[in-house]
Amino acid sequence: MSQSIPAIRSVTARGLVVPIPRPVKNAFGVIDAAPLVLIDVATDQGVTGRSYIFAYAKLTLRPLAHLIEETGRELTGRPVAPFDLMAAMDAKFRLLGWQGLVGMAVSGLDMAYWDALGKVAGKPLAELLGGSPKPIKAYDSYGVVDPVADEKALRRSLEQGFRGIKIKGGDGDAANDERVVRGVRALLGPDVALMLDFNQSLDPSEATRRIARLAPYDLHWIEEPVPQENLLGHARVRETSPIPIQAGENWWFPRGFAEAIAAGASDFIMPDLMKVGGVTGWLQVAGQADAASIPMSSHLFAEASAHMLTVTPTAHWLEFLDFAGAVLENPAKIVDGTVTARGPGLGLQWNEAAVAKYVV
Ligand code: SMN
Ligand code: MG
Repeated sequence: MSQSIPAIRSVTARGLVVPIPRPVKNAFGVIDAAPLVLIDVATDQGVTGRSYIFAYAKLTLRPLAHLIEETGRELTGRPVAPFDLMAAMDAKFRLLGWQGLVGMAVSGLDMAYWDALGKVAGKPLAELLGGSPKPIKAYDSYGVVDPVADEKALRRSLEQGFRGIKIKGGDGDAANDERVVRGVRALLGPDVALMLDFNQSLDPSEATRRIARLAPYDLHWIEEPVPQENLLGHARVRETSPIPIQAGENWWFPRGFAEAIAAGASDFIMPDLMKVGGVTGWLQVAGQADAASIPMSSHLFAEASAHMLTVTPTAHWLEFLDFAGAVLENPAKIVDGTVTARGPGLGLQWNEAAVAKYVV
Protein backbone atom coordinates (compact mmCIF):
# COMPACT_ATOMS: atom_id res chain seq x y z
CA MET A 1 0.00 0.00 0.00
CA SER A 2 1.44 3.36 -0.87
CA GLN A 3 1.06 6.35 1.42
CA SER A 4 0.36 9.61 -0.37
CA ILE A 5 2.57 12.61 0.28
CA PRO A 6 0.89 15.09 2.64
CA ALA A 7 0.10 18.57 1.37
CA ILE A 8 0.81 21.84 3.19
CA ARG A 9 -2.31 23.25 4.80
CA SER A 10 -0.90 26.21 6.74
CA VAL A 11 2.33 27.58 8.17
CA THR A 12 2.59 29.42 11.47
CA ALA A 13 5.68 31.00 13.03
CA ARG A 14 5.99 32.35 16.58
CA GLY A 15 8.78 34.50 18.02
CA LEU A 16 9.99 33.64 21.53
CA VAL A 17 12.72 34.76 23.90
CA VAL A 18 13.67 31.64 25.84
CA PRO A 19 15.81 31.43 28.99
CA ILE A 20 19.03 29.43 28.64
CA PRO A 21 20.91 27.45 31.29
CA ARG A 22 23.98 29.70 31.25
CA PRO A 23 24.95 32.88 29.37
CA VAL A 24 27.21 32.48 26.32
CA LYS A 25 29.83 35.24 26.20
CA ASN A 26 31.85 35.57 23.01
CA ALA A 27 34.38 37.99 21.53
CA PHE A 28 31.57 40.40 20.57
CA GLY A 29 29.03 40.25 23.39
CA VAL A 30 26.86 38.04 25.57
CA ILE A 31 23.86 35.87 24.68
CA ASP A 32 21.78 35.65 27.86
CA ALA A 33 18.52 34.36 26.37
CA ALA A 34 17.67 32.66 23.08
CA PRO A 35 15.46 34.46 20.54
CA LEU A 36 13.80 31.54 18.73
CA VAL A 37 11.20 31.23 15.99
CA LEU A 38 9.01 28.13 16.30
CA ILE A 39 7.68 26.87 12.97
CA ASP A 40 4.58 24.70 12.54
CA VAL A 41 3.67 23.32 9.13
CA ALA A 42 0.18 21.82 9.33
CA THR A 43 -0.62 19.20 6.68
CA ASP A 44 -3.81 17.73 5.25
CA GLN A 45 -3.00 14.40 6.92
CA GLY A 46 -3.39 15.80 10.43
CA VAL A 47 0.33 15.69 11.04
CA THR A 48 2.20 18.91 11.88
CA GLY A 49 5.87 19.33 10.96
CA ARG A 50 7.89 21.36 13.45
CA SER A 51 11.23 23.06 13.67
CA TYR A 52 12.82 26.02 15.38
CA ILE A 53 15.48 28.49 14.32
CA PHE A 54 17.74 30.76 16.37
CA ALA A 55 17.19 34.41 15.42
CA TYR A 56 20.44 35.68 17.03
CA ALA A 57 18.68 38.89 18.09
CA LYS A 58 15.23 39.82 19.31
CA LEU A 59 14.85 42.38 16.55
CA THR A 60 14.91 39.70 13.82
CA LEU A 61 12.07 37.65 15.37
CA ARG A 62 9.23 39.50 13.69
CA PRO A 63 10.81 39.82 10.23
CA LEU A 64 11.65 36.09 10.32
CA ALA A 65 8.18 35.04 11.43
CA HIS A 66 6.72 37.23 8.68
CA LEU A 67 9.00 35.77 5.99
CA ILE A 68 8.21 32.22 7.09
CA GLU A 69 4.45 32.68 7.21
CA GLU A 70 4.25 34.60 3.92
CA THR A 71 6.46 32.06 2.14
CA GLY A 72 4.36 29.28 3.64
CA ARG A 73 1.13 30.93 2.50
CA GLU A 74 2.28 30.76 -1.11
CA LEU A 75 3.06 27.06 -0.69
CA THR A 76 -0.38 26.08 0.61
CA GLY A 77 -1.62 22.98 -1.19
CA ARG A 78 1.82 21.91 -2.39
CA PRO A 79 3.02 18.40 -1.52
CA VAL A 80 5.57 18.18 1.30
CA ALA A 81 8.37 17.20 -1.07
CA PRO A 82 11.45 18.99 0.33
CA PHE A 83 13.56 18.58 -2.78
CA ASP A 84 10.89 20.15 -4.99
CA LEU A 85 10.17 22.88 -2.46
CA MET A 86 13.88 23.77 -2.25
CA ALA A 87 13.95 24.11 -6.05
CA ALA A 88 10.88 26.36 -5.83
CA MET A 89 12.62 28.50 -3.18
CA ASP A 90 15.73 28.73 -5.31
CA ALA A 91 13.67 30.04 -8.21
CA LYS A 92 11.78 32.45 -5.94
CA PHE A 93 14.81 33.95 -4.22
CA ARG A 94 17.58 33.56 -6.81
CA LEU A 95 17.54 37.20 -7.87
CA LEU A 96 16.98 38.52 -4.35
CA GLY A 97 19.71 36.28 -2.92
CA TRP A 98 19.09 34.09 0.10
CA GLN A 99 21.95 34.72 2.46
CA GLY A 100 20.52 36.13 5.66
CA LEU A 101 16.97 36.06 6.95
CA VAL A 102 15.54 34.57 3.75
CA GLY A 103 18.00 31.66 3.95
CA MET A 104 17.13 31.09 7.60
CA ALA A 105 13.41 31.04 6.76
CA VAL A 106 13.91 28.60 3.88
CA SER A 107 16.11 26.34 6.03
CA GLY A 108 13.67 26.38 8.94
CA LEU A 109 10.78 25.46 6.65
CA ASP A 110 12.81 22.63 5.15
CA MET A 111 13.44 21.13 8.60
CA ALA A 112 9.72 21.30 9.37
CA TYR A 113 8.84 19.54 6.07
CA TRP A 114 11.18 16.67 6.89
CA ASP A 115 9.82 16.48 10.42
CA ALA A 116 6.33 16.09 8.91
CA LEU A 117 7.50 13.32 6.57
CA GLY A 118 9.08 11.47 9.51
CA LYS A 119 5.90 11.80 11.50
CA VAL A 120 3.74 10.55 8.62
CA ALA A 121 6.06 7.54 8.30
CA GLY A 122 6.08 7.07 12.10
CA LYS A 123 9.86 6.95 12.08
CA PRO A 124 12.75 9.01 13.40
CA LEU A 125 14.07 11.14 10.53
CA ALA A 126 17.46 9.41 10.76
CA GLU A 127 15.71 6.15 9.94
CA LEU A 128 13.73 7.63 7.09
CA LEU A 129 17.05 8.82 5.63
CA GLY A 130 18.50 5.32 5.73
CA GLY A 131 20.32 5.31 9.05
CA SER A 132 19.69 3.85 12.47
CA PRO A 133 19.75 6.08 15.56
CA LYS A 134 22.81 5.52 17.70
CA PRO A 135 24.72 7.54 20.31
CA ILE A 136 26.54 10.51 18.76
CA LYS A 137 29.41 11.91 20.80
CA ALA A 138 28.74 15.45 21.94
CA TYR A 139 30.80 18.27 23.36
CA ASP A 140 29.55 20.75 25.92
CA SER A 141 29.68 24.22 24.43
CA TYR A 142 30.60 27.15 26.68
CA GLY A 143 31.09 30.84 26.16
CA VAL A 144 34.09 32.65 27.59
CA VAL A 145 35.12 30.82 30.75
CA ASP A 146 37.40 31.43 33.67
CA PRO A 147 39.12 28.27 34.88
CA VAL A 148 38.62 29.24 38.52
CA ALA A 149 35.16 30.83 38.51
CA ASP A 150 33.72 28.16 36.18
CA GLU A 151 35.44 25.15 37.68
CA LYS A 152 32.25 23.71 39.15
CA ALA A 153 30.33 23.89 35.87
CA LEU A 154 33.21 22.34 33.92
CA ARG A 155 33.48 19.48 36.41
CA ARG A 156 29.73 18.92 36.11
CA SER A 157 30.15 18.58 32.32
CA LEU A 158 32.74 15.86 32.90
CA GLU A 159 30.40 14.10 35.33
CA GLN A 160 27.75 14.09 32.58
CA GLY A 161 30.25 12.12 30.51
CA PHE A 162 31.17 14.81 27.97
CA ARG A 163 34.45 13.90 26.27
CA GLY A 164 34.78 17.34 24.69
CA ILE A 165 34.47 20.94 25.90
CA LYS A 166 34.40 24.08 23.75
CA ILE A 167 35.27 27.51 25.10
CA LYS A 168 35.59 30.97 23.53
CA GLY A 169 38.73 32.94 22.84
CA GLY A 170 39.41 36.44 21.62
CA ASP A 171 37.73 38.12 24.59
CA GLY A 172 41.05 39.64 25.69
CA ASP A 173 44.65 39.54 24.56
CA ALA A 174 46.81 36.57 23.58
CA ALA A 175 48.11 36.22 27.13
CA ASN A 176 44.55 35.89 28.40
CA ASP A 177 43.72 33.21 25.80
CA GLU A 178 46.76 31.28 26.96
CA ARG A 179 45.95 31.67 30.65
CA VAL A 180 42.41 30.37 30.12
CA VAL A 181 43.42 27.49 27.84
CA ARG A 182 46.22 26.41 30.18
CA GLY A 183 43.88 26.49 33.18
CA VAL A 184 41.04 24.63 31.48
CA ARG A 185 43.39 22.00 30.05
CA ALA A 186 44.83 21.40 33.55
CA LEU A 187 41.30 21.00 34.90
CA LEU A 188 40.15 18.60 32.15
CA GLY A 189 43.25 16.43 32.11
CA PRO A 190 44.80 15.07 28.91
CA ASP A 191 41.96 12.85 27.66
CA VAL A 192 39.14 15.34 27.06
CA ALA A 193 39.01 17.18 23.73
CA LEU A 194 39.25 20.96 24.18
CA MET A 195 38.10 23.27 21.38
CA LEU A 196 38.61 27.06 21.18
CA ASP A 197 36.23 29.34 19.23
CA PHE A 198 37.38 32.83 18.16
CA ASN A 199 34.04 33.72 16.52
CA GLN A 200 35.70 35.52 13.57
CA SER A 201 37.39 38.05 15.84
CA LEU A 202 40.99 38.08 14.53
CA ASP A 203 42.84 38.90 11.34
CA PRO A 204 45.03 36.21 9.75
CA SER A 205 48.34 37.51 11.15
CA GLU A 206 47.01 37.90 14.66
CA ALA A 207 45.32 34.50 14.49
CA THR A 208 48.58 32.88 13.41
CA ARG A 209 50.43 34.54 16.28
CA ARG A 210 47.85 33.54 18.89
CA ILE A 211 47.49 29.95 17.69
CA ALA A 212 51.28 29.37 17.81
CA ARG A 213 51.18 30.32 21.48
CA LEU A 214 48.43 27.75 22.14
CA ALA A 215 50.25 24.81 20.54
CA PRO A 216 51.36 23.19 23.85
CA TYR A 217 47.80 22.64 25.13
CA ASP A 218 46.63 19.94 22.71
CA LEU A 219 43.60 21.84 21.37
CA HIS A 220 41.25 19.72 19.26
CA TRP A 221 40.37 22.59 16.96
CA ILE A 222 40.53 26.36 16.52
CA GLU A 223 37.18 27.67 15.29
CA GLU A 224 36.49 30.66 13.02
CA PRO A 225 39.77 32.45 13.73
CA VAL A 226 39.01 35.13 11.10
CA PRO A 227 35.82 36.57 9.50
CA GLN A 228 33.76 33.75 8.01
CA GLU A 229 33.72 35.17 4.47
CA ASN A 230 37.51 35.42 4.39
CA LEU A 231 38.06 31.94 2.97
CA LEU A 232 41.61 32.67 1.83
CA GLY A 233 42.37 34.10 5.27
CA HIS A 234 41.21 30.83 6.84
CA ALA A 235 43.42 28.94 4.38
CA ARG A 236 46.38 31.16 5.23
CA VAL A 237 45.98 30.59 8.97
CA ARG A 238 45.55 26.87 8.36
CA GLU A 239 48.82 26.62 6.42
CA THR A 240 50.97 27.14 9.51
CA SER A 241 48.55 26.20 12.28
CA PRO A 242 49.68 23.27 14.44
CA ILE A 243 46.00 22.89 15.43
CA PRO A 244 43.21 21.87 13.00
CA ILE A 245 40.94 24.70 11.83
CA GLN A 246 37.17 24.37 12.18
CA ALA A 247 34.50 26.56 10.51
CA GLY A 248 31.16 26.46 8.73
CA GLU A 249 28.45 27.72 11.09
CA ASN A 250 28.19 30.87 8.97
CA TRP A 251 28.58 29.40 5.50
CA TRP A 252 25.41 29.47 3.45
CA PHE A 253 23.86 26.54 1.64
CA PRO A 254 25.82 23.73 -0.08
CA ARG A 255 27.38 26.19 -2.53
CA GLY A 256 29.07 28.04 0.33
CA PHE A 257 30.68 24.82 1.47
CA ALA A 258 31.81 23.95 -2.05
CA GLU A 259 33.59 27.30 -2.22
CA ALA A 260 35.14 26.93 1.24
CA ILE A 261 36.35 23.41 0.53
CA ALA A 262 37.79 24.49 -2.83
CA ALA A 263 39.65 27.31 -1.05
CA GLY A 264 41.11 24.85 1.47
CA ALA A 265 39.63 27.01 4.23
CA SER A 266 39.26 24.40 6.94
CA ASP A 267 40.34 20.98 8.23
CA PHE A 268 36.90 20.34 9.73
CA ILE A 269 33.43 21.70 8.91
CA MET A 270 30.37 22.33 11.08
CA PRO A 271 27.27 23.38 9.15
CA ASP A 272 24.41 25.07 10.94
CA LEU A 273 21.11 23.47 9.89
CA MET A 274 19.53 26.92 9.77
CA LYS A 275 22.08 28.34 7.31
CA VAL A 276 22.97 25.28 5.26
CA GLY A 277 19.47 24.80 3.84
CA GLY A 278 17.95 22.57 6.50
CA VAL A 279 17.98 18.78 6.14
CA THR A 280 18.08 19.00 2.34
CA GLY A 281 21.12 21.28 2.36
CA TRP A 282 22.90 19.28 5.08
CA LEU A 283 22.65 16.05 3.06
CA GLN A 284 24.37 17.72 0.11
CA VAL A 285 27.17 19.04 2.32
CA ALA A 286 27.59 15.61 3.95
CA GLY A 287 28.31 14.23 0.47
CA GLN A 288 30.92 16.93 -0.15
CA ALA A 289 32.57 16.28 3.23
CA ASP A 290 32.71 12.55 2.57
CA ALA A 291 34.22 13.03 -0.89
CA ALA A 292 36.88 15.36 0.55
CA SER A 293 37.44 13.28 3.75
CA ILE A 294 36.53 16.22 5.98
CA PRO A 295 35.21 15.45 9.49
CA MET A 296 31.81 17.12 9.91
CA SER A 297 30.26 18.38 13.13
CA SER A 298 27.05 20.28 13.90
CA HIS A 299 26.27 23.80 15.11
CA LEU A 300 23.41 24.29 17.64
CA PHE A 301 20.10 22.41 17.07
CA ALA A 302 21.18 19.33 19.01
CA GLU A 303 17.87 17.49 18.50
CA ALA A 304 17.80 17.77 14.69
CA SER A 305 21.58 17.54 14.31
CA ALA A 306 21.60 14.15 16.07
CA HIS A 307 19.49 12.84 13.19
CA MET A 308 21.75 14.37 10.57
CA LEU A 309 25.03 13.19 12.10
CA THR A 310 23.56 9.67 12.16
CA VAL A 311 23.55 9.73 8.34
CA THR A 312 26.75 11.76 7.83
CA PRO A 313 29.60 9.51 6.65
CA THR A 314 32.31 11.67 8.27
CA ALA A 315 30.32 12.49 11.45
CA HIS A 316 32.61 14.05 14.03
CA TRP A 317 31.07 15.90 17.04
CA LEU A 318 27.61 17.10 17.97
CA GLU A 319 27.55 20.53 19.60
CA PHE A 320 25.46 20.62 22.78
CA LEU A 321 24.30 24.15 23.54
CA ASP A 322 20.84 24.07 24.98
CA PHE A 323 18.87 26.99 23.55
CA ALA A 324 15.44 25.36 23.19
CA GLY A 325 15.24 22.92 26.10
CA ALA A 326 12.92 25.23 28.07
CA VAL A 327 10.16 24.98 25.42
CA LEU A 328 10.54 21.36 24.26
CA GLU A 329 8.60 18.35 25.55
CA ASN A 330 11.63 16.15 24.83
CA PRO A 331 14.82 18.23 24.96
CA ALA A 332 18.02 16.58 23.74
CA LYS A 333 19.20 14.21 26.45
CA ILE A 334 22.86 13.71 27.30
CA VAL A 335 23.64 10.08 28.08
CA ASP A 336 27.27 9.42 28.91
CA GLY A 337 28.31 12.41 26.81
CA THR A 338 26.26 11.38 23.78
CA VAL A 339 22.95 12.31 22.15
CA THR A 340 20.80 9.79 20.27
CA ALA A 341 18.29 10.92 17.64
CA ARG A 342 14.69 10.49 18.71
CA GLY A 343 11.54 10.53 16.59
CA PRO A 344 9.07 10.55 15.20
CA GLY A 345 10.48 12.95 12.63
CA LEU A 346 12.93 15.27 14.37
CA GLY A 347 11.26 14.47 17.70
CA LEU A 348 10.18 18.07 18.28
CA GLN A 349 7.05 18.75 20.36
CA TRP A 350 6.36 22.13 21.93
CA ASN A 351 5.67 22.48 25.63
CA GLU A 352 2.81 24.91 24.99
CA ALA A 353 2.63 26.11 28.61
CA ALA A 354 6.27 27.17 28.42
CA VAL A 355 5.81 28.63 24.93
CA ALA A 356 2.99 30.85 26.25
CA LYS A 357 5.37 32.22 28.88
CA TYR A 358 8.09 33.22 26.43
CA VAL A 359 6.20 34.29 23.32
CA VAL A 360 6.84 37.94 22.42
C1 SMN B 1 27.81 30.28 18.79
C2 SMN B 1 27.12 30.88 17.77
C3 SMN B 1 25.85 31.36 18.01
C4 SMN B 1 25.29 31.26 19.25
C5 SMN B 1 26.00 30.68 20.27
C6 SMN B 1 27.26 30.18 20.04
C7 SMN B 1 29.20 29.73 18.56
C8 SMN B 1 29.30 28.24 18.55
O1 SMN B 1 29.89 30.26 17.51
O2 SMN B 1 30.10 27.74 17.81
O3 SMN B 1 28.57 27.63 19.33
MG1 MG C 1 31.34 28.89 16.75
